[in-house]
Amino acid sequence: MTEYEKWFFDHHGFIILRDIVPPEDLCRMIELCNLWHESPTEDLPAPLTSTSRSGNRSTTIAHWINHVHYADETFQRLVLNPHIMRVIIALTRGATCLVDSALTRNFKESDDIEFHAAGKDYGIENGAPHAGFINAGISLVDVPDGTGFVCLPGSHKRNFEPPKISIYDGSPTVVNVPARAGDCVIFTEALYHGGRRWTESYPRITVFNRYVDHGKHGTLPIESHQAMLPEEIRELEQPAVPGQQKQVVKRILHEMEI
Ligand SMILES: O=C(O)CCC(=O)C(=O)O
Repeated sequence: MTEYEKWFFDHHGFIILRDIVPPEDLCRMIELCNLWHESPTEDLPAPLTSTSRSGNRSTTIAHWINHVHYADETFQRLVLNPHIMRVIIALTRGATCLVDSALTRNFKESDDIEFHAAGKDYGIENGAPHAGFINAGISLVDVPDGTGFVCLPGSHKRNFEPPKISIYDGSPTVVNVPARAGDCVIFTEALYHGGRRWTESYPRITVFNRYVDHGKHGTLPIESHQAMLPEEIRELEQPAVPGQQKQVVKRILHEMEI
């Protein structure tokens, strides 16, 4: 990360990467999103599933499909996107484990997502920020001002727990992050964040790729379907060991001459 990016991330708890996905990949991912979101869970290509359709979740939740990177190479390219991985590798101090790739679709009727956060593992080491649980939200459509991702900037430091604050409060307490199709917001899950109600006639479509910096978390890797993944993503799903760089991490750093 550049000195500016380190400062920005430490100050805000998130960073925005602009225009990092080719338009043809955006089109294909939107096409698959609409196809899968309109399919019953049992018709999704294995091992795709939707944990938002199970249990006693609200019927108007912004639904997601999990494990999409198993089913199409556009999602695999997104997992290995060097612009995203450059920042994720830095924040995980070289020990990176992919723990989920989820494709979300929101409508005007979709529920708000109130402020929430996970973990208190944000810190600074050797002059650089690091985080234990990180989310990369890649927008596949334009997200105008006033809707979509919101956060309480600086709350990732967790020196104080925030009082009850509405996701509709304004600046300077609440920051809303508009985005263009192909932009990515990388944030630490330690940051209080949420989602405002969608306002547009087209659906909001976002891929959320999540990472941890030690061990693993959740249901990846899916052993029965490893053959569907390129070798580098198989390795990325293996538990992260602090201090050890995977071959995929070494390859990306080498190609970026870091
Ligand atoms: O809609 C958003 O951008 C917020 C997503 C969110 O809160 C999450 O992924 O935990």
